[in-house]
Amino acid sequence: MTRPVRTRGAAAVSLALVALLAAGCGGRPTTHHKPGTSHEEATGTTGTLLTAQDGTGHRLREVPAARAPAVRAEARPDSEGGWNLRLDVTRFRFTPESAGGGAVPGRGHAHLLVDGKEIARLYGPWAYVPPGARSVTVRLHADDHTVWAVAGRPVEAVVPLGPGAPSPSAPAVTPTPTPTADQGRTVTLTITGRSVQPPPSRVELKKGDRVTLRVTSDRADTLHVHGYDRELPLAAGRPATLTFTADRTGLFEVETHESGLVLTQLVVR
Ligand SMILES: [Cu+2]
Repeated sequence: MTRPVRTRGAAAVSLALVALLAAGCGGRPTTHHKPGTSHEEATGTTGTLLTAQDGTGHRLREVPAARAPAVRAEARPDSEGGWNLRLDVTRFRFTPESAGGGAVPGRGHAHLLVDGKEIARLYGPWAYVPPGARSVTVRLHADDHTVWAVAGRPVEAVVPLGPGAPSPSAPAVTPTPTPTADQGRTVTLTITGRSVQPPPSRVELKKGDRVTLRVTSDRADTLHVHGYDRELPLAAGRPATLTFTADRTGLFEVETHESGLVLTQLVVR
């Protein structure tokens, strides 16, 4: 990496800045580009690359909600077992031809996760999910494999499958992540500097509910659940999860020790 040389003037400085931005691309810098790709494609500067990652080690790429892609998914039982999954994407185009290139708004592919484990990459709206799966997650990625994100959360659809899942006459359509039976209620929080996404609010729980806090902080910190006295170390940029049973009623604050932020309040009735 060359440093900007001031005497070369503004053009040299801005080129160096572009190089810096490209090199900062998620530890997965794009090193090859097809001839004829645009400047934006070549630099991968679309949106804001967050330090937060999804559960599979891909960094999130934040875009404004109004311009963000969206995905809904529906699973129908297949006559030979398993499910046929259909995606309904908006502001998004599957671009297998440019996978591995720079991030371009509204383009990319999906990653298919079965029970939280990545099993396939999707280049189109249909996928087959083998029998035995309990839930599928479809997450939208840019060509450089970063995850399209809004408010610090991946753009994804989660479809519960298996026993207890809705029948074919009432297909599961989930525009937003839904909790799985195992973990109960999942609360996903992202801390960037002094800001918390989603903004602090209250989470209503019934006594005996399982609750999972999934927290990503851009700096090392310690999460503390008051009343329950549960702590969770947070490593910078890595999601950490804490699951517990809300077996005491009351109002409990969830805060960070180092930065002293109140992330949310748990109301257990
Ligand atoms: Cu990918």
